[in-house]
Amino acid sequence: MKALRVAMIGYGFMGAAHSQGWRTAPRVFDLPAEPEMAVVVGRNAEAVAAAASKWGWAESATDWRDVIARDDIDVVDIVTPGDSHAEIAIAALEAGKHVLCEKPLANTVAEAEAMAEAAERAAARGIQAMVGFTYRRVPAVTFLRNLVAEGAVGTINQVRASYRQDWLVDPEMPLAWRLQKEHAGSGALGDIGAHAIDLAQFVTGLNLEKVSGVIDTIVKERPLLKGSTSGSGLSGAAGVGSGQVTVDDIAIFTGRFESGALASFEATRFATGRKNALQIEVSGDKGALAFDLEDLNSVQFYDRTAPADRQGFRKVLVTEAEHPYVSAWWPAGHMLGYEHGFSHQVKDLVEGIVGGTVPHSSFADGLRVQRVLDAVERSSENDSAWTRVAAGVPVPAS
Ligand code: SOE
Repeated sequence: MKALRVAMIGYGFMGAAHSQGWRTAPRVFDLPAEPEMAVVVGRNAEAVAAAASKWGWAESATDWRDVIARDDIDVVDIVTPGDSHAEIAIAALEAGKHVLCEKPLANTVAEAEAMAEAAERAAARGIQAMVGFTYRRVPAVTFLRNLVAEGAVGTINQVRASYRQDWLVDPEMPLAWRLQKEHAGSGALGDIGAHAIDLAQFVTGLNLEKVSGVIDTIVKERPLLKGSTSGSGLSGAAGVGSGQVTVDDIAIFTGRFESGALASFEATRFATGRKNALQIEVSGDKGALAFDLEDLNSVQFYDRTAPADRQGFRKVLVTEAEHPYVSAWWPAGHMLGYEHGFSHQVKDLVEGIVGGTVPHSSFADGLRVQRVLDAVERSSENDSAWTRVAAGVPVPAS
């Protein structure tokens, strides 16, 4: 069995989740190649060595450039903040490594375009690249896409997609990297709004043509993490000073798909009580379908073609062997969780690498999302004017 030796760059929350996927996928799916967890890379030698030992990586290192230059590395998995995605991904692709890169693809459209171009060049050499929109690979989400594609809701008139969390409601939550534009690119909009946008486009098979939106920052200054730099300005909070929040906390926008269908989106870290509520509802002339990540083993289906006296949203448990990915796991009704999508992601990437096919969600998919993010920011700067998700340059719609 061919080995695929993997190097993971970064070791935060996504490092833990991706490690679970690399560890588990080969033990659940019959993969055409054997991923080997070769090395995890991070700047702090002691901390990344501890992560390697805890998560099952054979080695740890502190210089990603040295690692992607190694002949014994086949795949580079990027789980760093967005400000390093482009540099690492392009270097890895040009070094002939397959790449899995966390979402959003980049912090700017220009970076995302360069990454998508590098991925296209690499694909011509049989090198694959995937962006980690992992929720596509929750069985219920893939099932939702399949149902829509089969016409279960008929012609789509309207989509609602939102991703609501509440981890920033406490003003004492410190100034993490996700709250600093130079590291994260944007706030709720790019971090979780990207998931909602990708979900809407993946499930419907439609692309957004223009958007109108507003983004806002609720808490503009937060205590610094101990040992972190001050950013701009110091004050007395928490004894280590505070810094400016330079990204959005909330993004609310509407969109129009190329088909003419309308969509409403919400991405917020201030939805008190909502912990990880990624939701979508697709409304058509024959019915409607809905999904909620906080109830991720099911979809809600409304069938307007049923007899009038028995129409209603019904819960379909997506745990049958016939459902996407499920047959590799447990019998009907034995639920899957958040982490299983990362194993499905590894499965599809390894199959794409061995089969020589570009696995979804491609860098081109990631660039499409990046252009929507950029158009929402441009719209919010232009008094929420309709803004085209144009190829690179969003302008107010005529
Ligand atoms: C924080 O909002 C976060 O960890 C996101 O960065 C992830 O993409 C999302 O899946 C869960 O929430």
